[in-house]
Amino acid sequence: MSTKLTELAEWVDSVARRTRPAKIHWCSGSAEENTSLVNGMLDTGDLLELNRDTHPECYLHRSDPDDVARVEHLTFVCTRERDDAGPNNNWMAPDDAHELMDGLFEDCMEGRTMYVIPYCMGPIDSPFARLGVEITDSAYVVANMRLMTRMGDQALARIEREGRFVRGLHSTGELDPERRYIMHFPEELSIQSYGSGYGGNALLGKKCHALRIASHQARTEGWLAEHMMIVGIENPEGETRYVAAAFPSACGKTNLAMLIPPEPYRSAGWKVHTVGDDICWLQPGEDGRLYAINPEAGFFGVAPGTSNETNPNALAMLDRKTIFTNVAVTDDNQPWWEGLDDRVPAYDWKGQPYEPANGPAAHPNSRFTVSIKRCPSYTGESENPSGVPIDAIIFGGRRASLAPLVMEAEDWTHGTFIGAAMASETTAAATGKVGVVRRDPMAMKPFCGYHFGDYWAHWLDVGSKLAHPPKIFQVNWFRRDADGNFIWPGFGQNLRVLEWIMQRCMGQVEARDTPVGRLPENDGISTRGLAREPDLDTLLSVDGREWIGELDEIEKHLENFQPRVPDALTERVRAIRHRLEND
Ligand code: GTP
Ligand code: SPV
Ligand code: MN
Repeated sequence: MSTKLTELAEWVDSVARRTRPAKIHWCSGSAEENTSLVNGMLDTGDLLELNRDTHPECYLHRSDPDDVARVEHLTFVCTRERDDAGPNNNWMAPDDAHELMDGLFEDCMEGRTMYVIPYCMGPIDSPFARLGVEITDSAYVVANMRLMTRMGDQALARIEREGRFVRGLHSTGELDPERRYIMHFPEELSIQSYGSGYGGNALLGKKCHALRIASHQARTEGWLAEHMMIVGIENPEGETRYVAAAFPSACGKTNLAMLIPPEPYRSAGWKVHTVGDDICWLQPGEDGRLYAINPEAGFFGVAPGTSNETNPNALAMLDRKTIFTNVAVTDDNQPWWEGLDDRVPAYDWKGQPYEPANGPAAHPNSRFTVSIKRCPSYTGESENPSGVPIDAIIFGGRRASLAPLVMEAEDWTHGTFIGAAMASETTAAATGKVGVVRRDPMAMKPFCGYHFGDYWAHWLDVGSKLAHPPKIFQVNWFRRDADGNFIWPGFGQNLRVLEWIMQRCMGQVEARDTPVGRLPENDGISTRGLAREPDLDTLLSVDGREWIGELDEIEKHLENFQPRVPDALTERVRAIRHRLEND
């Protein structure tokens, strides 16, 4: 027995009896353990070593071509009452789900090693951190969990002290999409995932625990578990304000979290401090402010589009100690993806000689896994057990039209409404059609572990108890012109929008009231130093007729979650409609 916690030992035993592994390995998280796992994967071909000179300790993993993204249609929330999972989730009765999963897990680890991964989500000494144990038969999962979480001995020690942990059971199974399920049992604090080895389906600390299970726990405990990045923006006066931003998958969180101030901001002294890039746990503090921790310890970031122009900080951290998944390689075995540079790759993500007719060389959802500490803009505040105080919450998405570059909510309720009404074009982060506008409230459509109506009520409740709630904003970097080009330069230039947001938080600038929210005057967004003047008239316009159409859509969307939608939200729709019609 490798733990003194009986509950944990018994659970591991019972899983072993069902799955019948040849060996059980308790993960310590040590460097030696990692080396031996990596060597094993190099032998089996699960990992390929990349160019040692340019990318030391970097590896490529090619996943099964049918296993390259989250599978939302196979992801379930299994609450006792169907209504508690809400229309936003697939639901299965817990007993039925257990029967199904027990069958799949039967003998599935025969001849393989079963790894037991104790992990901590959040700084190891933080009262806001939460513990989990993932059992998996994938060494790739272990290597990724080591970068993404605080994994190993220290986590186990805390689990043994506290006795409470989320139980995650994972097997890659046959990688058959027909035998693939990601099941959540929030009332049992457990997760079972079978048939996928990919990212959010398999690294159970991430979306399954830190969002679906945690959001459920957060509701009962009075906090928020959100799909948000966290960043500190320091102005030339040396004042740092932290913002948290929720954008749907592949809509810009990682990029915003590590942006490099463009000129002339950089020389003026603006700095960016990266706390987190994907998940944020928000806790009300005794001083009436909201405090954020990043439960993760690494990035599982989108590779395509990452370049020295768009995200130099990312490139600087990706040349060592990084696991790449489903990228292409050059003839000298360097990782490559669309948008990186103009070299032509030698092999595509499937390992076939690159042939443009076969589609992109790197999978559009190809990713890198790397420790957050490798990020040049990483801040030690990421380890602060109390979290960082949040001044602004930002919601955003990909909208080719309608949504302005930036808009401020009138108050917390309006901000909650903006979050609840969010829509965005779908991306390659999940299987299914790309580029379709869908409602993605708070960027949590795939991740909220309970009924959206209850979730919005919880947002209102948390806000109402804060003496100093953050201001809430909406942004859209993805507005397009008639030719389909992005109007806003984006990436590092997004600091220009953050500057306005910061100034609003510090009460330094005026805003223009519109029926849908508060917008900057055109000269509120600085364009100094930009090569081309962006069309701010379009970016900051509010088209009343178009917005009335949007409100029709929002009303239909909210209707899906009745009778649990808080009245305060439906009243806001009515108030905004009234203002638009009388504008
Ligand atoms: P997940 O990890 O899936 O949650 O995604 P994310 O929200 O962290 O998105 P990420 O920052 O990885 O960006 C996804 C894609 O959008 C990449 O291809 C980026 O290059 C692109 N992108 C990010 N920010 C901007 C921007 O400001 N403008 C434009 N045009 N593209 C952007
Ligand atoms: C996302 O899809 O939002 C991700 C990647 O961050 S995954 O870990 O697969 O969820
Ligand atoms: Mn994400």
